Amino acid sequence: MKFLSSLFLLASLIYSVSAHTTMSYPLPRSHIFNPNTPFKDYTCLTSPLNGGVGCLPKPFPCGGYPVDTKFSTILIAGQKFNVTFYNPAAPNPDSSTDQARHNGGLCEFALSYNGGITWTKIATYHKTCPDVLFGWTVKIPENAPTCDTLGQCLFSWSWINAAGNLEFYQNCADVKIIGKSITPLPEIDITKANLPEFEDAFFPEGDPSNTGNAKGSGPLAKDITENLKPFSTKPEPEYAPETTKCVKDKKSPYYIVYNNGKKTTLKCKGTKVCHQRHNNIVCKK
Ligand SMILES: [Cu+2]
Repeated sequence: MKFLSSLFLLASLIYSVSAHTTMSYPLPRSHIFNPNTPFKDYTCLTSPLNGGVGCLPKPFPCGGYPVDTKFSTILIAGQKFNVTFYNPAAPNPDSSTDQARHNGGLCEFALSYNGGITWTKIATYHKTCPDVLFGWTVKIPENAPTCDTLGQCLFSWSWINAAGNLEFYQNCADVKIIGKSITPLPEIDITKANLPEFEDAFFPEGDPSNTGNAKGSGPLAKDITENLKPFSTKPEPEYAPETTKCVKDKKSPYYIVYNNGKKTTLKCKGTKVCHQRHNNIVCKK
């Protein structure tokens, strides 16, 4: 118990210096409220993966925290919900609460189906995120397939702060996803910056009307609108990565190559036209 109480003391000391927030819904790995975590991190879940005052650097992805013993959250394809944040230094926050928000920055929300090896970014908030005094609307893609293997299925919040030190924050929640589609979501990577293993150094735009601490101006309306758009219209929905499609079967020489969300339009040589063959094409007369 002596160890525990000194841990609490240490925790309160650190919070008074650096009162960042954690994601609180969905409940991330090692969150103090998470009933299914084998390890509650009272001190450093709030710190960036770079490390912080009294906190060692943590590995990407997800800070290396242990997998929950069972799913705390079930999400359904197409479901809209508000991601919320929690500041352990201020369990009952008001508009004067110091949240160490570093003028906001870039928040990205993403799903992984393979334990954080690849990501599908599903929502983005610019400038004003995070803030415990607002909900941040996210929608699980309507075409998200089921994911029910503990350790593989993740909902991630990553935050790149707009001011202060160049830092990268990430909390990951083990989430069960219930969907109907059998096609994997396309890979849409999260912004990776400010860690030794990432090449980029990046300060995203912040919001001048946000003080960095205390209550900010909340989610931008255009971000909410964008995040609620049908996911299937954002990347190239009808085509799996690396497919090729005639612009007009047997009528036009042009065809489109879809590769990792990028599309390139090419033309058959000479007088040949494009013939569709399942996910591929042939050029002939
Ligand atoms: Cu800070």
